[in-house]
Amino acid sequence: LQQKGCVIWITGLSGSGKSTVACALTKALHARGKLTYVLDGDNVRHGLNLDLTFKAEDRAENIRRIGEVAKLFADAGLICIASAISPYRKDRDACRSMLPDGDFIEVFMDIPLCVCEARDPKGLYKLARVGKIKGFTGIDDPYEAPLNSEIVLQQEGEVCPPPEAMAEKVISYLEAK
Ligand code: GGZ
Repeated sequence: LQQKGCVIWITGLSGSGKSTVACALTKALHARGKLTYVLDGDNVRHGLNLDLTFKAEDRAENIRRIGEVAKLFADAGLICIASAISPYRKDRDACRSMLPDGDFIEVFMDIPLCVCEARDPKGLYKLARVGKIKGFTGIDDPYEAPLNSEIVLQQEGEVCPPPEAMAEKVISYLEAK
């Protein structure tokens, strides 16, 4: 097996497309014969992190655990794609510091809040706006955008590129390295 492990960390608001891009990316990497594993915040919260809420300390613990597990996968030689809102810079940076330089690749889903809110795939923004969910990221809870992420995925004008095109940008970065 000729593969070096790494962690691709996808951060962004709810509804920004993190999971969709993670899925497209894992498919594209498989097609190139790479071993991958997707650790999705929302999924992990149904198992390993079932005990955690959305208050800041619990989000920090959620991210710490995802970071530790991602590191284990990377140590095993897999490309681990972690997708979680991960709203706090210090929590993301702590995950970065668990890995050797260059092995943590931060991907920022830089999609405007209004676009995420218009998508509202699970109706959570609507609930947050009427106060039925408290502490929702982007509404009444902070999101600290990355300042120096390796990759920024954005809209092109008013349109969001398809997830496959976004995944290809990540792959181009990996190939260039
Ligand atoms: C943000 C919330 C909240 C609150 C429930 N704030 O878009 P989704 O629905 O499917 O994914 C979101 C998920 C966020 O979990 P993470 O583990 O990624 O969050 S963090 O990194 O901040 O720990 C959203 C749903 O859970 N959700 N309540 N209050 N998102």
